[in-house]
Amino acid sequence: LGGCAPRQKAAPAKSAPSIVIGFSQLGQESSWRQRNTDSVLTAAADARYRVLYRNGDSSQEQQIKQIRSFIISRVDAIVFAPIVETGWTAVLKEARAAGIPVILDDRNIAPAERKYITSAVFTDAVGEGQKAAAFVKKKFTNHQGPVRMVQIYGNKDSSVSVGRSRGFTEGLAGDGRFQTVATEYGDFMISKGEEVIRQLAQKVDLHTIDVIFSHNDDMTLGILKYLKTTDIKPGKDIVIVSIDATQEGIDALRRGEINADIECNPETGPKLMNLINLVLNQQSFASSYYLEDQVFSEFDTHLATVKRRY
Ligand code: GZL
Repeated sequence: LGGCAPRQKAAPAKSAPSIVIGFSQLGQESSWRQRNTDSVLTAAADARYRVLYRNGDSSQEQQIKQIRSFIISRVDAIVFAPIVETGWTAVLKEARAAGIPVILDDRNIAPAERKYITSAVFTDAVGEGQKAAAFVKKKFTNHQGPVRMVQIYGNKDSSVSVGRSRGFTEGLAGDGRFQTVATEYGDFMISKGEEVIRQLAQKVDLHTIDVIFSHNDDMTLGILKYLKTTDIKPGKDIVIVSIDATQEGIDALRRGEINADIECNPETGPKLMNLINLVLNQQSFASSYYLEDQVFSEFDTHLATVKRRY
């Protein structure tokens, strides 16, 4: 691989069916991820692009193999959602040598490796963490004394786990009351969320915990499942802040089992396809595009009417 002759293809028509996109999705770990996959595939179909969809099964090794197969297939563009932030340089250099633009979906990679990336469409993970912190500060405005917190991250070394925890820490900086007493990794999955909180409860008395910040709704559902086997009332004895704002997350918020749900918008498909159109037609484009996120919390009065698409 590598050293492929630079592509001499003429500039393709805007959205001719001849355009082929290689799409390496990081996995199928959560309902959010499924919605993101559907958003990309639906938008590609609307743009009349053909997509080679591959499920990375939460494995960087699989994703790298998939990207290499796209290069061999000489696709017109590659889209991938990187499971972790680093370790992509070699395969990205091969795509660059083959003259194939590579666009990030949903997640970022380390700054040192971004130079091989054409552009990206994602949400602001740091901002999501800051929004979670803003809710916690508001919730504990009149609280005297320490606020003991547990954080349940998603995929270790992923840009969203790094970003969300950074934003949460930044948002609470300067207020010595807030202390994170334990952090665990639940890989954004329901089953792992339940497993890690059950294991943590063997080490930490959860009756002494004031806040659980869970980095996605699927892990939160697993946490709720475990807490319901204890005498702890989620949303009352422990404040629970979650991210994604899936329908099931909003339903738990309505039931008072969680206290806030920060949206992470999965609908990257339309912006991705518009970006690919710009890239393939040699038009100007930005280095990154961000989707907006809103906050849902117990302080909202309109929760009863909130309908989510995933
Ligand atoms: C966030 C995305 C995360 C979601 C999880 O941008 O990468 O991965 O928050 C998903 O639900 O598994």
